[in-house]
Amino acid sequence: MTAVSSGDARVPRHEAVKIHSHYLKEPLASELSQPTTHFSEAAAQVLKFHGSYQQDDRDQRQALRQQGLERAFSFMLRTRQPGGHVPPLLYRTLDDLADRYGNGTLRVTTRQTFQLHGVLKANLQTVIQEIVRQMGSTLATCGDINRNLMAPPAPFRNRPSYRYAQEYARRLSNLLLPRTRSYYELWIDDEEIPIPELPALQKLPRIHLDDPVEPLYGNQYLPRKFKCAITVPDDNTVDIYSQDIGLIVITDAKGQLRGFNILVGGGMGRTHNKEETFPLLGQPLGFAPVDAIETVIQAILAVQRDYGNRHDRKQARMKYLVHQWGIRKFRQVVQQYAGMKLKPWHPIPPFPSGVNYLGWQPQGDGKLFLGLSIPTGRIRDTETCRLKTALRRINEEFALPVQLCPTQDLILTDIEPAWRGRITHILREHGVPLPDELSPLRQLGMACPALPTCGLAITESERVFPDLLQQIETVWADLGLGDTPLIVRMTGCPNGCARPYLAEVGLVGTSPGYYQVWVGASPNGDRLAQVLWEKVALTDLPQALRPVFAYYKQERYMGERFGDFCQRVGVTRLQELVA
Ligand code: SRM
Ligand code: SF4
Repeated sequence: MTAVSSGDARVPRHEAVKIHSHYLKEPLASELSQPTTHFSEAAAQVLKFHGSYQQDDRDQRQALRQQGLERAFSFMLRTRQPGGHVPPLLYRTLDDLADRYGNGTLRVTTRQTFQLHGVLKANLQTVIQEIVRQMGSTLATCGDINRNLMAPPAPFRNRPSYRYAQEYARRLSNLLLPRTRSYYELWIDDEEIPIPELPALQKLPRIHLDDPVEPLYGNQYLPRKFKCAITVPDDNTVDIYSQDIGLIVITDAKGQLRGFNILVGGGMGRTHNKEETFPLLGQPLGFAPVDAIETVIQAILAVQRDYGNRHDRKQARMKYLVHQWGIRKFRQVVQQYAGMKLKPWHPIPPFPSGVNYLGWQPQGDGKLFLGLSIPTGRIRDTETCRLKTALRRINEEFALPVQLCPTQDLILTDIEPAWRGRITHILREHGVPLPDELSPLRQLGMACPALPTCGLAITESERVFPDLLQQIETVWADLGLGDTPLIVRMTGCPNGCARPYLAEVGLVGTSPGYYQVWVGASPNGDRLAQVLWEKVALTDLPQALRPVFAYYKQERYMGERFGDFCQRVGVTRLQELVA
């Protein structure tokens, strides 16, 4: 990595940008007021901490280059929604902003946030200001810092563990936010807008730095992005093993919160042909009682802050630190930082498979919720399905809070039973299919955005996924498997944004039009997939999978899922089938 001078020391460029940013301000602030279409590399890096990525329309790149024109720059904005919770007014604002300043779509992400694409530099301030005005935020949704905190989105009001998961998603999200005021200084120029205050961090001697602004992060922030989720023992929709820190709520027999089982060191990202990069599952660190959890979480983060690799960004995620040290040493150092010993992991059964919140379900308080499948998370209107308008209509008539799901789906909550007929009518009127009209493959499939917005995409994902899924579904149904669930996930590169290494069939872009095929992950998310084939053309994928599916149909045990079957027979046997 290139090093640049930073005072006395020579530090890598990425680190120097953070240090010179004066707590996430410069050179972003100076460049914001300039009449340009885009930012310098350093400003774009700082911008990420404010929740936005500089992108360009990759469909137009070549033509513009040939004409000697600059790229068609625009910005993606990502919101912060701990536990996926979106109040009705914020939903309406985001829907408006997508039309007025974005590309007319809203995208539910795999970490329960919303993304707006296509915002021009000149409009960034207006859009962020409107989001903050409605008590929303984009702060720290990207960059080398803790990202959106996930939790099971189901609004089961009568199940305390779900409530604790949501409550702690909010609390820990606030705890791990940066303390700099740069975000508000840069984007808010309307004094009427209430600026949220965070409580000062209570000084923890071994964990907090002697830094006047950022006691937890310091002026260099983290070596790399950092991701946390909380779940409950009978629900792994958040893919808890893929997180830097995964917490599992543990309650006593009366439903009182006792504390949290803690997993550390999960992550998906890898790079093709770089063997030293790989996906990893989180490992059990131990159990922390309620009154210790905030200290322990900060201690884990501080260990990654101090020992994570700041020289090689491909080795900088905490998963590599845990992997290199081993869980025992990692635990020891966390305990030193926290100044306490962790308790042993509280035994819990394996997570169940097949938890999903689609369709109408009781909330447990007399009200209902409705889980809607959002294909590839993209809320938009097409000729046949006017999903965006339908959701807007429901929002205007009923002002329902929304919960975003880690599966790129969405839940409308707090529905009076008497409203069910009207809501169903609105959805039908706009051509929106109800989940029970969709095949299991459609309900469960996920694809990352890839082209044309993602700067790292090697090939297509979101745009080809619906057709591909339909073809895979046809093969699956031809074999008489139509009612059997199958988790298919696709990404346009190996970074793993749709968590394909935790899918029963994971399709990972390798070169334009070609995909690596991974199989054998556990449907409950506690086992990684393995590579079945290195490179298959998009057009060949459905037929390539046919003999493997046929073998599964013939040889599976009763009730055995495809992912478990592939693991049992092994990829070598499956490869022989098609050889
Ligand atoms: Fe991701 C980078 C989209 C969840 C691993 N991810 C990107 C960027 C920002 C590309 C970039 O850096 O220029 C993508 C923007 C595309 C676009 O046009 O919108 C992008 N990631 C997404 C989203 C929108 C995919 C989706 O289908 O929803 C998800 C937004 C989540 C959010 O709301 O915060 C998203 N990304 C994930 C996940 C899944 C998760 O977090 O549960 C992963 C794998 C888990 C992990 O982090 O290990 C993931 N994204 C990456 C990586 C690889 C990180 C690594 O450790 O190597 C990158 C590239 C990087 O960081 O260098 C990346
Ligand atoms: Fe982009 Fe790759 Fe993430 Fe897809 S997996 S959004 S192509 S970085």
